[in-house]
Amino acid sequence: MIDILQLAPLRPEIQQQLEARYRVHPASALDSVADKVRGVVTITGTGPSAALIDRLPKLEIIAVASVGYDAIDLEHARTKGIPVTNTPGVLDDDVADLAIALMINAARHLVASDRHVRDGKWLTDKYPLARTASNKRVGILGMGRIGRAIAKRAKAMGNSIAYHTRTQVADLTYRHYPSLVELARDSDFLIAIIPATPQTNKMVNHAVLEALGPDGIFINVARGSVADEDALVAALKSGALGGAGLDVFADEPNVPETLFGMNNVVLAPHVGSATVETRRAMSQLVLDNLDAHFAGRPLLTPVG
Ligand code: NAP
Ligand code: 8YV
Repeated sequence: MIDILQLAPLRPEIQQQLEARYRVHPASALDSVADKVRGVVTITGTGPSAALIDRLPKLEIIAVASVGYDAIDLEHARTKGIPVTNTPGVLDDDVADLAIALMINAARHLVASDRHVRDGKWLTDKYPLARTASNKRVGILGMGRIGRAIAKRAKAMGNSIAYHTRTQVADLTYRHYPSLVELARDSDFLIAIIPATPQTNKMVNHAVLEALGPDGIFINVARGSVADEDALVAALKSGALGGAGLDVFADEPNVPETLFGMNNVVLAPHVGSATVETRRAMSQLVLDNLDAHFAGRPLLTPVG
C-alpha cells in the first residue's frame, strides 16, 4: 500500500475511501513514516513548508483540498519535481454566494437587525435605515473562476460590474480598470477575490479604501493578506469607509476586536466553501488526483 501523510481531514465518506486505498498517517506520525511517505493531503494554511517537503525523500505528490495554495512552498515543490494539485471550479458557486451574502448583509445590516430583534430593542426603537445593495456599482478585484460567478450574481441584482486584474479578460464586456484605486473610486462595493501572493499583499491599502469612501463597502472573500487590516480597521473606525463584509483575516482565527461592535461590518469565520456539498466535491477531487497520479494517469487539476 502507498503511504500518505494527511495534514487535514477530508469529508468522512471520502476519507473512508482514502483509507481503504492508501495507508494514511496523521501529522503526529511524521517521525516514524517520513521515509515512506509518497503523497501529502493538505489544505491551504497548513503547508507543507519547504522544510517538511525536504523531510519526505519519497514524496511524489501534494494534493491540496483548497483552490488557494498560498501556504505551500510551490517553488520548492517544483524544483524537486513534485506536482501540486488543488480544487478549482467546484467551490465557485458557494464562495460567490457568500460574497453576495456579505455584500447584502453589510449594506442592509442584517446581522445587527437580527440582534436588535433578539435583544428586545424593537419594542422601543426602530432600527435605523441601511443602504441599498441593488442597482449600484460593483467593483471586483480579480476576475477568475470565482470573480466571474460573483459578477453574474451581482449583475442579476441590477448592479453594473467593473474589475481590476493585471490582464484584461478577452471574453468579458465588463469594464476593466488597470488601476485599483480608480476602480475603487468608481465603485459602491469593492469585492476582493484574488490569490494571496507577494504581489497582492496589502493591495487593498489606505489609498484604495479612501477611494472607496464613506459610502463604500469592502468585501473580502480572498485572503486576509490582500487587505491592509490596520488600514481597514482605521478606515471603518473613522468613517472613511462605509462598511465591510469579511470572511478572511490577516491572522485567522484572530479577528480585530474593534470590528465586533460595528453594525456596518459583517464577519464570517472563513466559510466561503464550507458546505457539505462543496467540501465533498473538494475532497473527491483530492482523492481523484491521488488515484490518477498513482495509476500513472494525467492529474485532473494540477497547479501551474
Ligand atoms: P483564479 O481563477 O485563478 O482567479 C484569480 C484572479 O486574480 C484572476 O482574475 C487574476 O487575474 C487575478 N489576479 C492574480 N494576481 C493579481 C494581481 N497581482 N493583481 C490583480 N489581479 C490579480 O482563482 P479563483 O478560483 O477565482 O480563486 C481566487 C482566490 O480566492 C483563491 O486563490 C483563494 O485565495 C480565494 N478563495 C477563498 C475562499 C474562501 O473560503 N473565502 C474560497 C476559495 C477561494 P490576472 O492574472 O490577470 O491578474
Ligand atoms: C477553504 C479556501 O475554506 O479553497 C480555498 O482557497 O480558502 C477555502 O475553500 C480552506 O481552504 C479550508 O479548507
